[in-house]
Amino acid sequence: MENNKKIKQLTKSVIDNQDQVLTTNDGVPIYDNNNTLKAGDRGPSLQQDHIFYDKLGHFDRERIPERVVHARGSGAHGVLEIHEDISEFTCAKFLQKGVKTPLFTRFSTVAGFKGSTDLARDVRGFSVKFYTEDGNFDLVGNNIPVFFIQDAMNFPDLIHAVKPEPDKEIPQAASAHDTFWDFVSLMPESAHMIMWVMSDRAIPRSLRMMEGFGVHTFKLVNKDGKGTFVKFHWKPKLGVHSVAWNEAQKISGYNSDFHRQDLWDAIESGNYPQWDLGVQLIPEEDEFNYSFDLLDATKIVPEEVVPVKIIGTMTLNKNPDNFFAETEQIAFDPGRIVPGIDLSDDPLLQGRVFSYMDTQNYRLGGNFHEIPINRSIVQKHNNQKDGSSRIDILKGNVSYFPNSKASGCPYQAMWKGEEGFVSHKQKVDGAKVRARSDSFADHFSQATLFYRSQSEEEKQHIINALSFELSKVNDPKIRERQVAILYQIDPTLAQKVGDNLQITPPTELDELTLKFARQNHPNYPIQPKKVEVEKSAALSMKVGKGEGTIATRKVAFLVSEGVEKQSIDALKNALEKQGAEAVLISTKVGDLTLDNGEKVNIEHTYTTDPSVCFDAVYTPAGASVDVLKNNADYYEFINDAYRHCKVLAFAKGTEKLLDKSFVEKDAGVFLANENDQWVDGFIDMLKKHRVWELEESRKVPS
Ligand code: HDD
Repeated sequence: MENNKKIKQLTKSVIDNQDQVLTTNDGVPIYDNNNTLKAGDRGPSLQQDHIFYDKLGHFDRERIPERVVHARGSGAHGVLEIHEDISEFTCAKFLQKGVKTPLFTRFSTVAGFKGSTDLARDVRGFSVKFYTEDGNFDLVGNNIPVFFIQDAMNFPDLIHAVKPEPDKEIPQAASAHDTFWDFVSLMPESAHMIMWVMSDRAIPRSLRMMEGFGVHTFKLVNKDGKGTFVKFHWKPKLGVHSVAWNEAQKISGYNSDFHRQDLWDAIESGNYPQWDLGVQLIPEEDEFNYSFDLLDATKIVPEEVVPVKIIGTMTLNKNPDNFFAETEQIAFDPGRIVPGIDLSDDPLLQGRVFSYMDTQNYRLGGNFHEIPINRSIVQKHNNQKDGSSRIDILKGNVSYFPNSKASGCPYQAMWKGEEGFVSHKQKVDGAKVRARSDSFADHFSQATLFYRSQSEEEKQHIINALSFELSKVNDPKIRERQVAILYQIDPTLAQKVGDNLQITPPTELDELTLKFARQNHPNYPIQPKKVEVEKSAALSMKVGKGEGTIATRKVAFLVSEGVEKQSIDALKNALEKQGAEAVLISTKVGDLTLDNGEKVNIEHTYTTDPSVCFDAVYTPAGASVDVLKNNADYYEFINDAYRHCKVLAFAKGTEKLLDKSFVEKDAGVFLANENDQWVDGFIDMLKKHRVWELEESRKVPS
């Protein structure tokens, strides 16, 4: 494995307990770890029990404050390898062709607490800490390329609104409640982001099947100090795929660690998840050439306008050894940048540079950069020596600058003509104001662009999601105010959602919404500039990201005693050739006897791992059919798969099982007795992830 220096550094901190005697935290060997010290074996405990205090004292303080947002997360180690030359744009060492950089990536949901479900409808965090030769660079992004708000001042309010309501602490990990929709219906700048979070992007099939975005415009800076605006993209090699909302709800019940488990298992089994790193490069001279402001985090740069140039690949190839020490203690901060990269003036990004440092100090304590997972791979040298939990020992009596007693060391790079971080030279001019530029005032054009770029099925999912969320809102004024916003995005969308809520969409924004918008833009609404594109295929998961690989997909094989081995192998071998997995589901765990007498070990049952945990379903032939024909769990399995628009196959002789189910023989149902090519057909359909075209007839609860 390439990575590397960081892993070596971390392994120095890894403690292996194998063959070691149990000790206190001070290394004192413990003779008895079962009994407190007492006055007589039935007597009161003694205050002098230092062994007990060492153990319980540690336990009592084992929890640290969870992240105020993005508390729920999962991470892994990996490496970035650059394969394109972009030295013309940046001198960042880790972005040079051929360079491999160790990294740690953490994915997260935003609103839920640390123990909340993975399948909440929510934005997913996509944070990467690159341990570069020039120190750490953190790209703290999301799986959605825009954000709810434009200015960091509104961030605490947004989060207070989406988190559980403060009186009763309900609901957990859900935006479907009054305070969230109250807030966003008064903030029309959230309209574009709302389209994304109400789309299936907010319920990914796997963390390995999501895109990632740096969201803000950043700057690349080359060796001559020339800057270029840049947007960062992560493109998953497995394609971009999601589940349906009804699946998400059920997965949350059956396995609320679904995404965490999926990431862990993929890495353990050597199916290392990979993303291509892409950049959209915009010359500084073009800053004002677009219909939107590059500094506005509620806008994308459409890929049709500025193509994404792929420059490298990230591979996640090692699970953490310890969740708390690594995934929990990793401290991201968009202010951690390295030479060759700089921040833009995006007012959301600027606010983040304060917030992350502050939150890490609270959460982890001072000197959190000395925790192994946060350490850079290059040794740090400076004059800071005190502070809580200081680990490093700074030698000597000189801890100030300038000094002569230590020959001026550590010295500034400029003194020896060496390279160091130099901020991009940028002219700044303006009166000191609390204000927002009118170039941020177009709140709807890109929301419309997103909606129009979706396939009909994806549009329906957005309508369903909005209808679900707004139906959970109790205050009718809030529902109506949001439908008025939807009308500005697309009148048909507003009409369809309005129908579900029994609201006739208002054609104008609500007075209160206008009042807040006019605080930032007194002449609101302001005529928007003409958008560059009417539609963008890259925004649709069906149109833009569609058919691809079936690698790592899980197909449920529904079996029972007496199932035919040959019938299993007919599909299993073909799936495995393309990297997919056949998982046998039976009525009981443990040994299962096949028709040829062979025994196989069953790890999953109809009740422990239902259809929502799989990508497709197959019923092999054999005596097992006689058991399954009376098994209600079997029917629930195939009915659910069908309703969730998955592909199903039935071996010869099992087609009779369909009679008692809802499953209709449509293009997504392969019957081996009617179609010799069923294996190829099944695999081709699985490549599309879901049988999109049958959404309507199968009445998918999305
Ligand atoms: Fe944030 C965590 C992503 C705006 C303040 N944020 C956090 C994490 C991600 C993001 C992925 C989790 C990092 C991890 O895995 O540990 N945040 C974003 C994106 C934003 C954004 C993509 C907009 C483009 N965030 C944002 C603003 C502020 C914050 C405007 C405050 C001004 N975010 C925080 C925070 C968190 C955080 C309070 C909580 C825990 C942490 O930082 O480490 O500082």
